[in-house]
Amino acid sequence: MVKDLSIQELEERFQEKINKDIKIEPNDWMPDDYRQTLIRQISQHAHSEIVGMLPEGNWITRAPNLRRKAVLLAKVQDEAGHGLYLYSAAETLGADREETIDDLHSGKAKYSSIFNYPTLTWADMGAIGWLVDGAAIMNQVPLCRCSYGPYARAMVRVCKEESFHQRQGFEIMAHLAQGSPEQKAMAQDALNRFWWPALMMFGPNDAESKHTLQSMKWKIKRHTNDELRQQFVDVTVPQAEMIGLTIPDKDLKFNEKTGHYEFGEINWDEFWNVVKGNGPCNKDRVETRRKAKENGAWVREAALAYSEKRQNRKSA
Ligand code: FAQ
Repeated sequence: MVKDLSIQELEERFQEKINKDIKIEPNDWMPDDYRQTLIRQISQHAHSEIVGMLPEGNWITRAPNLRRKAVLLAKVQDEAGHGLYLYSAAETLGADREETIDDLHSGKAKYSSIFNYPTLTWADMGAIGWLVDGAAIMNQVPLCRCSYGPYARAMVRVCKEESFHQRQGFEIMAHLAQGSPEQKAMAQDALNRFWWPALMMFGPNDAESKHTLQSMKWKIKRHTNDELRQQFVDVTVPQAEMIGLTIPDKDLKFNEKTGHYEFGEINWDEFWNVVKGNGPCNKDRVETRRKAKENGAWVREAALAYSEKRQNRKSA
């Protein structure tokens, strides 16, 4: 019986399950720190999906043709769906959804640094799909094997959809890169602006990452931030070459011995500045989300009133 075991024994049993790759489910015993780590990561992830709708949402009305518009609209809706699965996964750990969302609106909760950069041209839709969704997949495919069941299962569908997003972004970039000199320049400019922020998405270097060690032990994370960043660079550089675009890194070079690309130093001051709320769009993003909640209050009230009415009719 769980109640007869000491905390230490419970923790040992818990770690044994993790070591054997047995999934942890919502009603299983888990250390409080494991629960809190997951609530932190899953809610930050959920916020990223929802805030991540804004930079692309900005271009839905200005997509260059009907096909591009329909695809972008579907993509942005997918991100909303991802946010909802993730908020639900956080709820299975006891997180209160209203509180979680209030933390985003008060500026207490983090979300991915990448969504605090502006989307200035149509090519940014290509760069986001290709690079941002590309980085997201690199990070999220291993999360399908996360030790916490509801998070791992949510990631399976999310990754399938992100994979479509990545390809649609790459297709936009390839198309622009083969277009007029102005279109190619627009694609290159988008790559120049999104390359470094995309590398920052993976989080601080391993030496600075305070959660990685423990999260790897618990098999929440399966790879370190630097390992995933390297994989992303190795996969993406040849893609840029294939469509005739140049990665904006003068130190980038392929190391024949290691089989990996070496790349330049990331501007960590810029990263932490954005994470602390001082990026180009942080204030605007949070304010937009806050207003969306306020403006949508009547929809929630109407839905509640309708469900109460149905409930009353049923019991009558
Ligand atoms: N931005 O010790 P670590 C997407 C924080 S989804 C802001 O390394 P950890 C889909 C970190 O929270 C993109 N903050 O932390 C899409 C921690 O702060 P805390 C989101 C960051 O958790 C595409 C501190 O730094 N994906 O793009 C960032 O072990 C297109 C120390 O860091 C996920 O959330 C950052 N980039 O590793 C949507 C995936 N990096 O909490 C729309 C799940 C780190 O102690 C359009 N999350 N920090 O105050 C993860 O895999 C991990 O949480 C990491 C960070 C890898 C992000």
